[in-house]
Order: sequence, then C-alpha cells, then structure tokens
Amino acid sequence: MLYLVGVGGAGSKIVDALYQKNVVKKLIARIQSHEQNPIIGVAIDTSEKLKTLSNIPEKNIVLIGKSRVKGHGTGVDVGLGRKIVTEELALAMNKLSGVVKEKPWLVVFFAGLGGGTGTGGTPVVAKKVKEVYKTKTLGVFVLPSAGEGRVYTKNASENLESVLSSVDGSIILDNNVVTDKGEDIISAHKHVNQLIQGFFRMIDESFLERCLGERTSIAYYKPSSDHLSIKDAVETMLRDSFYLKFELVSADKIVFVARGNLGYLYGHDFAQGWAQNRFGVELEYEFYDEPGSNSLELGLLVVGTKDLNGRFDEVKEVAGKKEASDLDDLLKDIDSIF
Ligand SMILES: Nc1nc2c(ncn2[C@@H]2O[C@H](COP(=O)(O)OP(=O)(O)OP(=O)(O)O)[C@@H](O)[C@H]2O)c(=O)[nH]1
Ligand SMILES: [Mg+2]
Repeated sequence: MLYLVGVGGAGSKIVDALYQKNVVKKLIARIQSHEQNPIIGVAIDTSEKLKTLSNIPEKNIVLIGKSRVKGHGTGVDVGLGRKIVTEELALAMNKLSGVVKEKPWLVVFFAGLGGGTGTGGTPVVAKKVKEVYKTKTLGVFVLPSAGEGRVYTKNASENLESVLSSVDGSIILDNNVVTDKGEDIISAHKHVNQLIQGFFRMIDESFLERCLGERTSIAYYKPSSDHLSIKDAVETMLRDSFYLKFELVSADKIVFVARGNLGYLYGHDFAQGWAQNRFGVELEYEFYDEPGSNSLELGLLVVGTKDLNGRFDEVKEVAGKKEASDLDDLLKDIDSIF
C-alpha cells in the first residue's frame, strides 16, 4: 500500500493533481497488490481552500486548526503550523488510520516550503507516521520563488534541513527556477504540478525506492517527435523541464526513464558516453516498454544535490533587492505626495 500525503496548500494541490488524469489509477494498475485500494491520497491543511479541491475524495481531506486560524491558513507562520499539526496530530492520524488498512510499504509526503503549514507540519506528521507504521518515507518538496518575498525564503531556508531529515529520501523542485524564466507564480505552480503529475504517471513502486536515502530532483517531458536521440532528450529536459538549478546539483547518477513505444528512441550508448564526458556521471536507463503504443513519455531522476543553502543565499539576495525596490517605490510615491 502506497500513501500520498499532502501537507499545506501546495502539498494538498499536488496530491489532488495526482488524482487527476488517472495518475493514481495508472499507478494502482502497476502495483502488485490484491488490495482494493492500494494507493490512497490524503490532504491535510489549515485552510478552507482544501474544500475547493476537485479530484481527491472528500473523505480524504482533513482541515485542522479550525479554532486557531478559522480556515485561513497560518499566514506563513511556521511555528504556528508546527503547533497546530502537533495539537491536532490525532485528527490527521485518524484520517490516515481510517484509510490505512495495512502497513504501507511507502508513504510519500508533498509540501511547498516557505509557508507555515507545510513547512512546520510536514516533519511532525512524517515523524509520527514513521513511529506508528515503521515504514519508509519520501518527501516531494517545492522551494518558494524569490518574488514571493523574504519571509517565504527565510522560512524555507531555516527549516529545509528539518524537513529533509524528517523523511528517508526526497525529490526537490524549485518554483524559483520557473519564475526566473519569466513565468508568474501561478503558472510556476502549474508547471511544477504538471511535472510531478507526469513523472508519477510514468513510474512504478520500485522506481520510488531509488529515491530512498537520496536527495534527488526530477524532470518530465512528452516529446511530440517520434524519433528522438536520448542525448537530445536529456539535454532538452535539463534545459526546459528540470526545476532545480543545475549548478546546485552534484549528480551522482542520472536515471533516464521512458514509458511507451521505446522504438522511437535511439543513441543509447552514445548518450551514456556523452553523460560521462559532460557531467562525469553514469546515465542509467529505466525502460517501461509498451510495444505498439503511439506515445512516449520521458523523465529524469537526478540523484544527488549539493548543499542547497547556496541556492538560498542567491534567492535571499533577490528577495532582499525586491523588497528594497518595493520600499524605494513606496518612498518615491510618498515623496511625490509632498
Ligand atoms: N508548485 C506549487 N507550489 C505551490 C502551490 N501552491 C503553493 N505553492 C508554493 O508553496 C510554497 C508554500 O505555500 P503554501 O503551500 O501555500 O503554504 P502553506 O503550507 O499552506 O502555509 P500557510 O498557508 O502559510 O499556512 C510557496 O512557495 C507557494 O508559492 C502549487 O499548487 N504548486
Ligand atoms: Mg496555506
């Protein structure tokens, strides 16, 4: 049994996205199980926005902190997020135990970092889940964009280690990589969520185990051409759909994943030699052949990220400048009044 647990606004929306486009159904079809519900997604949040989710079954959502924040979220208060989740852990765990019929083989947490609920709450739930179910855990975490302001960056940077160390392995993506390309934050959310959705639609249970004990990031790409060199596909993904700054990655290994008609792909040995020369890493293949299919979906799992704090120094600087320039604008406005 596989559990997908979203904590906070971003985490809940991502789990909801996994219920869309049959992602969960496709995963279920691949999981060797005789159980009726081998995969279950749960969303936990302090915001009423939970109720606007349209794909996850209503019985799988848990609104917490009603008496403290009245369904409005914590307002980027990590301490409050931690406190509410700690106080109402039983409520969240009851929801889980109501749906957990047997020991899960893996629990995957999803959260955006920088807000209060996901950042403060995820380590609390993750530790409890490990304690109760004695199971392996993974986290899919999204870093905030500098444009969201200093508080998000500060919260994410100060709590990153506590979040990452609360799970056995992680997949890390960064909204800031998308906003740096000129997209606004809403479309950054969309791109990142679609990437996660696409990637989870392709893989199977054993693939997720590759992330245990590792800090990783992923890419996803559905090519339109039916004849594709693997090297070009890897380059395209690293350029266009890899949402962690590549300079911060010291890849130990890159896994190229493909599902569909593998006859469309060529250049296997060439791509491996190229990856060795270009990045000094092994390029591994994980192929899910669907002969006769007329589609192909591709992904990358990049294993090994450097200390991510460098990323925060840079983002803090941008966030600082942005706030300074907002202040400058304000001062100018005030000046012009007098
Ligand atoms: N990729 C992605 N990021 C999101 C999404 N929703 C919010 N985020 C980002 O996730 C980070 C944390 O925001 P939220 O998840 O809304 O915060 P929260 O955990 O609900 O915390 P509070 O509302 O402060 O209690 C921010 O950087 C948001 O931009 C989403 O659907 N997808
Ligand atoms: Mg929220």
